[in-house]
Amino acid sequence: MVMIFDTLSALCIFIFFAGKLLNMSLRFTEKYPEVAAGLSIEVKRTLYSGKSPFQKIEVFETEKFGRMLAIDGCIMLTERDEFIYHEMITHVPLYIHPNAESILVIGGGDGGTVREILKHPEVIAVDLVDIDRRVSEVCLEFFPEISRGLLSERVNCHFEDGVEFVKRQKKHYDLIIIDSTDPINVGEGLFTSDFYQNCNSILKEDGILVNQAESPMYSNRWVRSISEKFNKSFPIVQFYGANVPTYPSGFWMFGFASKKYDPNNLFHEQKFVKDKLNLKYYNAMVHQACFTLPNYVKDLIND
Ligand code: AG3
Repeated sequence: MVMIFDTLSALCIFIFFAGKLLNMSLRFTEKYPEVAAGLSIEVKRTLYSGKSPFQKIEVFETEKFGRMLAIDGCIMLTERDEFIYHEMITHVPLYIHPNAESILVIGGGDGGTVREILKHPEVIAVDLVDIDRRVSEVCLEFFPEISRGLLSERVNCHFEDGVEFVKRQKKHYDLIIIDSTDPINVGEGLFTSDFYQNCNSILKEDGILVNQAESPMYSNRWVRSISEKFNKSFPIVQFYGANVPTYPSGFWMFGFASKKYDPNNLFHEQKFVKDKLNLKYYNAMVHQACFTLPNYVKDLIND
């Protein structure tokens, strides 16, 4: 017994030093099969790994990106760059709408989007609908700074399928934010025409819908299909972009669909100045500029 233990520990020590000598490191790689590429990040250790009834959830301590959340092998957020995505999916519509008091978030169980929404004093109530309660539990444990807002009195969490929720909801919202995973597995239903139509019916007459709309470089067919489907249900449709280094291709789209407010001529600058939010990405110039898109992206969404 002692012999086996000794041999095992000697082996471990050998592997450890051999690894150091060869400069080997532990890496998490998100694979992008559509473009035969991927993104690989050095990790120190795994903090959590588990399977919920819906998906595989993992939390890593990385070398340089802080903690990282992955779902089904896809990077959902890292502490280093999550602010970009969460600020952009939230403040862009909230400074176009003059007074959004009632907001629905679909997905977003990590709480990052809710954290940004709660910075707006005019917001009275947020309904968050995520299919997977486990994501919120894990984030409250490992990312308290990001997810704390989920416990706010202004927030009501519903752990159920967003598709079903919007079908039967009677209440009307000023803004719906779809902070979903990619259009595969549990996320799939959140990218259909029927779903967008049902969102439209539970938005007020001047309501806005925003979604995370994938990478125009690596997932162009998804961006195109979101654009086609938004256009079927909403009179005003625009896309805007931001740089999220840990998402596929680093260039990320957000879809903007609206019944009344046109982002081309709307930005509530006075409110923005008055609110004095302490933000790391979003500002007045970024707001104007993010709707300016490169030709290959314009072609994708206007076809
Ligand atoms: N929402 C997921 C963005 C999609 C990332 N895709 C990928 N890595 N393949 C992020 C949730 C953050 N609240």
